Amino acid sequence: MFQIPKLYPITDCQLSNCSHEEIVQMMLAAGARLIQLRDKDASAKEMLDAARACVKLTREVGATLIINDRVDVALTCGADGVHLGQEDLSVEEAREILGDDKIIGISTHNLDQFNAALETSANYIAVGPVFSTTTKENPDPVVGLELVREAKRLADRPLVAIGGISVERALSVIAAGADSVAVISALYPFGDIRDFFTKPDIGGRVRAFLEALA
Ligand code: TZP
Ligand code: MG
Repeated sequence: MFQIPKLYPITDCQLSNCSHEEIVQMMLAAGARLIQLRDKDASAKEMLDAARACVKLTREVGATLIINDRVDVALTCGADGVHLGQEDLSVEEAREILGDDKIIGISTHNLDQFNAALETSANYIAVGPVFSTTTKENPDPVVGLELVREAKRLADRPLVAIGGISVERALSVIAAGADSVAVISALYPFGDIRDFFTKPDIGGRVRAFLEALA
């Protein structure tokens, strides 16, 4: 079974003023070993170019790179896998394209979706938003730690929790049964000054999460 690291950081260029490549570089240097490339605004070509650059970086250190949404990009750049939402290709459709060796993750937002995901060949299943989030457009209702606990009871594969997870909350999410916490906004801490040139200390945040989860 896929041995999932406890921290699953996700790239966000809008929140960081950084390219995916820069973000992945900082995350890897800080010790992250599972990273998701996520960009809801990029064109297919932009996403593929970014993914190719990031795959080079993760391969160098033996880390795992997962592409959000885009099975075509994941296949073409040689990423380790794809992360699917409820509106993307199904797990089995993605499996047909990517084959048995790639990692396929799926997001679920309630117990019915979680149970349906258990019937697929997904390598891990994510539940969320665990806490309220401003990162996702039109997020589903908050599921709380209750769904994490219930999902853990039923899970036969790694469980990822996502949504509003801060350094302070991370350990409670793991204690509720998550094998890994997926994080976006808490990795991109801007101070009072947020301008085009300011870059957040992403490495510092990744280290803070890794310490909290150690
Ligand atoms: N799916 C459920 S919540 C969420 C996604 C993609 C956003 C998580 O972002 P953040 O900033 O860690 O709340
Ligand atoms: Mg999606």
